[in-house]
Amino acid sequence: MDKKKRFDKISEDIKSIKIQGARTIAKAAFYAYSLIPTKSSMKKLLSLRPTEPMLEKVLSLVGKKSNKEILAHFDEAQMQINKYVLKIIQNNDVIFTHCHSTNVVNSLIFAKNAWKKFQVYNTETRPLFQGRKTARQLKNTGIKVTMFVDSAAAIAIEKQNSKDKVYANKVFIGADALLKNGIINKIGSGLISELAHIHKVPVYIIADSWKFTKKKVPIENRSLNEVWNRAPKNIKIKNPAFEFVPKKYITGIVSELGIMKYDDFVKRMRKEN
Ligand code: RUB
Repeated sequence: MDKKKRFDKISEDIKSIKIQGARTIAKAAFYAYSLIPTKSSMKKLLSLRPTEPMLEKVLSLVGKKSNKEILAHFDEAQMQINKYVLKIIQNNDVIFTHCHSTNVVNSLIFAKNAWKKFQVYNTETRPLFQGRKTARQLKNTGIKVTMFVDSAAAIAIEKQNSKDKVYANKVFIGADALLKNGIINKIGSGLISELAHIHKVPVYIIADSWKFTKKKVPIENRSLNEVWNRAPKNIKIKNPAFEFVPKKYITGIVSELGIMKYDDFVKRMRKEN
């Protein structure tokens, strides 16, 4: 395949969510840009997933850092995140997660390999079912996974009176954007975090600090066919792909910089950026 065809294929896969998740998107876009490093390819890549500041950050570093350094960051940051997440997970935890985040999944697999005993509750994540990818990857490494439909999140998180009902005691979610007053992640993340907050279940954001931005981040609205293909005419459908989670619902953020209170993380990022 020539460079142009490879570039177009990667772009198409990012747009259609075959390539998904902030970290994987940023890596793929970085590779695509290295194939055709022009202004117009940069513009095209930036337009594919508007809610992805990590993609913008990585492309903005081209020429300022070596390609090797940029690529190394992804795995180095993940390794640090894994070590910090390991400190948070206790034996017998039930960890609730949503959608598919490599920062979350990789750190759970690391904890499993470090002999932590825990199980995961996850959501299917309508409309595109990224939760199935999460469940498959976790199951393949021997982590016990229980999947819930999105609207059963309360059943999974709320403390039940009966002592044999097991409920999630921690929520781990990834992030697409880290903002000064909260984060943006897959639609449903706000609802789940609010629910967890009400039930005093800690919510941890597991995310690479390169997702931080001072800019305003638009919420991507995706095709209505994802929700209901060939829906009857005159039914209005909305399909926002992401949702804001205010910092008041966030117990802590785990990035390669450590486990921090959200405000402390923002202070540090503002100094550095
Ligand atoms: C994926 C999603 C993920 C974040 C973080 O949404 O919301 O939680 O992108 O992922 P989509 P990662 O499937 O629409 O891309 O930890 O892999 O960067």
